Amino acid sequence: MNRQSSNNELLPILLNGDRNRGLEVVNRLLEEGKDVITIYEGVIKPAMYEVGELWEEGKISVASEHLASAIVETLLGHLYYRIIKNSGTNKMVVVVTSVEDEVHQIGAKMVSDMFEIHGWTSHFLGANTPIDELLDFVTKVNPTIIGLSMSIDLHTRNLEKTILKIRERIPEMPILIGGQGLHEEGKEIMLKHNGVLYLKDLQALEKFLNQAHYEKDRPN
Ligand code: B12
Repeated sequence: MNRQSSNNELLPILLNGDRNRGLEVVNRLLEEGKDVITIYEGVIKPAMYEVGELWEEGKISVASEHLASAIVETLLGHLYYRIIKNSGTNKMVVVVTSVEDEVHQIGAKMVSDMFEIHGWTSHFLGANTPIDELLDFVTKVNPTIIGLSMSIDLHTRNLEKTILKIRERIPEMPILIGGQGLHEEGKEIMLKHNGVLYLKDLQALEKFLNQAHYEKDRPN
């Protein structure tokens, strides 16, 4: 990709490490009335995908990739306070995490935010949650649904192991899976396991959240 032609205004800001300008951009987008999906899917995600391509092409260092990630995490933290007003207004609960060994967590955080925007309580566990720790946590909070994120295809075994262990412990638990490590085989994994749904992006997730009907009268 020719970076000169990139029209993503966030990309140079991330590469220059200019956190305050990043905050100005997301504040302005909100003031212009842009919705969360537009900001996440249309601005932040493409900027990070371009960061990945630049790293892969050897044009930026690992340090720059870390800097860009750290700034994006600040932006998501900042946006959280501005956009999430009705978290916990229904009785539904989700646990969102990246699978064991998976260090990428930005996509999973966006997924967690989408649930909260739709009134759910979300427990976002971040990156690399050990499978047994996840199982213990899930047993404790008894969520309505679990969301698993996987960015690197080498982690497919961990993902499937997690699905099977959840099934053993809570046979009826619905599981959402997503992340770019599943772009090739997400559907295949979904068809292999009962009660597993692969969703590609936030638009698909929003559609799911608008259609999903779970028991709202769960005990507290
Ligand atoms: C930032 C980053 C990192 C950061 C992560 C920091 C963090 N806090 O998350 C750091 C520096 C730690 C990192 C490390 C590595 N990374 Co990296 N990283 C990236 C980068 C640039 C951006 C990731 C990102 O945030 N994307 C933006 C988010 C929003 O997109 P997303 O994750 O796809 O999520 C969306 C959907 O997939 C979906 N989704 C995601 N999860 C879920 C879950 C559910 C339930 C649902 C419904 C949907 C869903 O919703 C999101 C919104 O649409 C990507 C490039 C890229 N293409 O993304 C490379 C990339 C993912 N990394 C890559 C690699 C190779 C690595 C390393 C192995 C080497 C390296 N770069 O140093 C290590 C991993 C080491 C390890 N121990 O595993 C490769 C993976 C290639 C592959 N085929 O597997 C990529 C693609 C870069 C590249 N072009 O080669 N990385």
